[in-house]
Amino acid sequence: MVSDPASSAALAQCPYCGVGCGLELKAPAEPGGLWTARGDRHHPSSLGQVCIKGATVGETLHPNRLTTPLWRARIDQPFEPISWERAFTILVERIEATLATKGPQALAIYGSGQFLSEDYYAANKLLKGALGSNNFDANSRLCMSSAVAGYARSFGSDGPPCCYDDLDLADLVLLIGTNTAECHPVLFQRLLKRRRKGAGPRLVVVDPRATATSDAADLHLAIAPGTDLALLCGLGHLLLERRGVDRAFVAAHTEGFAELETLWWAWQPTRTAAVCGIAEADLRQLADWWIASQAALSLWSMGVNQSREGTATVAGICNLHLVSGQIGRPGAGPFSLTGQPNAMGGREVGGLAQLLPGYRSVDDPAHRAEVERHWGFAAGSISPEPGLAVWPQIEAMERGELDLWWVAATNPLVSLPSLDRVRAAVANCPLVVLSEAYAGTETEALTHLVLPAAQWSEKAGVMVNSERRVTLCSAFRQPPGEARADWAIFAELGRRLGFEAQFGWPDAAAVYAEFVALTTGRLCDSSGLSHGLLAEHGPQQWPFPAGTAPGGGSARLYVDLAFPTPSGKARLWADPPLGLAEPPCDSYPLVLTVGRLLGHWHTMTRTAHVARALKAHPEPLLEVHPSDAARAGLADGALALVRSRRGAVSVKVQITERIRPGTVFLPMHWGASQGELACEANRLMHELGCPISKQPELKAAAVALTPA
Ligand SMILES: Nc1nc2c(c(=O)[nH]1)N[C@H]1C(S)=C(S)[C@@H](COP(=O)(O)OP(=O)(O)OC[C@H]3O[C@@H](n4cnc5c(=O)[nH]c(N)nc54)[C@H](O)[C@@H]3O)O[C@H]1N2
Ligand SMILES: Nc1nc2c(c(=O)[nH]1)N[C@H]1C(S)=C(S)[C@@H](COP(=O)(O)OP(=O)(O)OC[C@H]3O[C@@H](n4cnc5c(=O)[nH]c(N)nc54)[C@H](O)[C@@H]3O)O[C@H]1N2
Ligand code: SF4
Ligand SMILES: [Mo]
Repeated sequence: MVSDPASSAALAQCPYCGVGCGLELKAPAEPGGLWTARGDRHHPSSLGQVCIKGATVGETLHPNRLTTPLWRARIDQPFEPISWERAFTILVERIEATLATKGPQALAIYGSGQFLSEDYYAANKLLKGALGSNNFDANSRLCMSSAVAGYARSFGSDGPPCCYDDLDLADLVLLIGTNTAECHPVLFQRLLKRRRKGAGPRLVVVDPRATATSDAADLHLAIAPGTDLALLCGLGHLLLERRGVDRAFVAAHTEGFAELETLWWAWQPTRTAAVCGIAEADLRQLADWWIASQAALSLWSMGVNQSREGTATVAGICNLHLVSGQIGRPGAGPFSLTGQPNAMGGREVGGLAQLLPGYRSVDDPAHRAEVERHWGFAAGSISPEPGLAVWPQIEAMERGELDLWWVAATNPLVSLPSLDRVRAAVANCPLVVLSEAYAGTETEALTHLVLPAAQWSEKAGVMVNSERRVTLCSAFRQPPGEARADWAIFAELGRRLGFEAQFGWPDAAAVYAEFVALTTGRLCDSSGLSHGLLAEHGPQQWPFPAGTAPGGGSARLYVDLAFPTPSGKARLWADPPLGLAEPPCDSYPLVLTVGRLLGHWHTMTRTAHVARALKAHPEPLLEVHPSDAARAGLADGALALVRSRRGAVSVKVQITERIRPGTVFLPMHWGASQGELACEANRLMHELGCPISKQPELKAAAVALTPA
């Protein structure tokens, strides 16, 4: 069903997490009332299920919206509302001046997995194609980039091989570095439903904290933060020892086993248990279950990706599946859970500094030529240099090398690490532009030009969920005031910069059509999809080459065990475990980890308007083990001062046995805009990250604790 702003019902993918549930939206009974949401029973990924966030999304769409462009020449001045005409004039003048003086490398855009694919595509075409700078990065750098790099390293391409039906088919599910119960609730409920029927699967959770996820597990390995790769090596050791390696599979479909075997032999169970801080019997139990499993599925998210060895750990998970032949068949495989609603789509359209659309790379001359031709730019328009990832963008601002930093659909003044340093760097950039839906965000405080964005529900476009399923999100409400779709803003700027032909799309469907044509023959081939087909036949999984019948996309990748590497074999990697980038020490004896709560979404621009979410989580709390609290002289409910090498925050303490001694936990949600409740966890965190994926270690920093 296609819906337009005048219709009374609509279908869309939920705009929160990467589960990507289908929502059915119903218009308010009275003018000015709220749209209501419930699960779309016909959506194949979620079959009518939703969680609190999807169910309450209607409450978030009206309040506190930006309705007109705002401008100030200096950030110590108040904003004045301006016209779009004036906003575009400012952008064109400043971009042309930069191109004439410093060149395109002084321009950067920082986008988001909350873009629709069309938004992403238009922004990339503008910066990488028209302007010749690859400095387009996205908050997926903080989120999925280790999964992207890990898949590419192991299999030759990004792209999760599994699908949600595998949750119903696995007999063992390893949940590593994921609090699925709070962050991907509908998938978690799907696992629990099977267990309630007595139909398995076994659940093993690897997390330094006890969570709602581990509460339901058969085995909880509360490892020390940053020891996941060591755990995987120790598991590998037991596979070698206990004939858990499928030698025929390894010989036929992989390369690099000899090096991996050498590494794994060095991780004896005693050593592994000591490094991870777990009981050796628990490690052995997991190995027994893995070896006995007919179909083992690994699910992971930020506890794995946000690590200085994130890519190696993702490869470590892939190693385990490859060596035991647990891939390419129902119920088995390494399945990365995407965080944001369109993190997957962003990867497909090339939404990171090293990527081009269709899982292509900027460093591949053939890829650049294909994209230049398709985009209609002269040969050589796309720079061969990988662009600046987000942290290097911050460093470039520190050095005064960026003239324009354009932030869109993300709130980095909450979500980036080392926030004090970020604040100073951004204040050093002469033109900060923010495309945002809501007024008063932390990032707005450092912005010169604010562009009001139409958000989900007010613009049409596609999102792609964790199982590669593409859903058309319809436009069913009018944008407030003069807010415009992000893709349309980038397109108009492109035309005004002189690229009329390249940015002449009449609507989002035309943007999507141009994108899918660029995926022909690639792993993420979506060339058979269109807004029309998705509207008529509902959500579809890719690969979906031209000519595919509706419903005919592939549920799984690599079922033929042919991998897109030069040899056609998957690669095993023998990366030695390194542990944390900033381990605890005498001065900072605890490890702070930072994550999420069920009811809140990131920087709370939406969920601060949802009564149920505020009631469930009224304030930020620091989870502390009783032994650490006693040592610091802190009682339950007391105010603690948490210090790291970069700064300090004060926050109320919650004493709990559920966290590992030596580790403390803060939620990420309460940024500086939350007034008295503000608790800027990321002032404490550092930016050191994985050298391959460039993803910062947002899960761990060394801190000290004292009464405030
Ligand atoms: N309710 C809610 N749901 C969300 C979001 C939200 O904001 N709110 N955001 C979405 C997004 S963008 C994302 S990326 C996902 C994130 O989803 P998750 O990754 O599941 O969520 P987090 O709370 O960030 O981290 C998960 C767990 O990692 C654990 N952890 C910390 N350090 C380590 C470690 O060294 N090893 C291991 N194994 N575990 C560790 C933490 O204790 C935490 O329980 O959630 C998505 N869903
Ligand atoms: N320490 C620590 N830090 C973390 C994490 C962690 O686990 N620990 N997690 C990281 C991860 S995985 C993520 S994904 C990030 C998330 O961090 P952010 O991306 O900063 O968080 P959001 O609040 O989702 O920001 C999205 C912004 O886009 C706006 N918006 C919504 N829709 C639209 C739209 O259609 N157009 C435009 N232009 N704007 C829109 C919203 O109002 C909001 O301000 O945080 C990262 N930071
Ligand atoms: S599980 Fe995720 S996608 Fe589904 S309703 Fe909840 S937040 Fe939305
Ligand atoms: Mo994320």
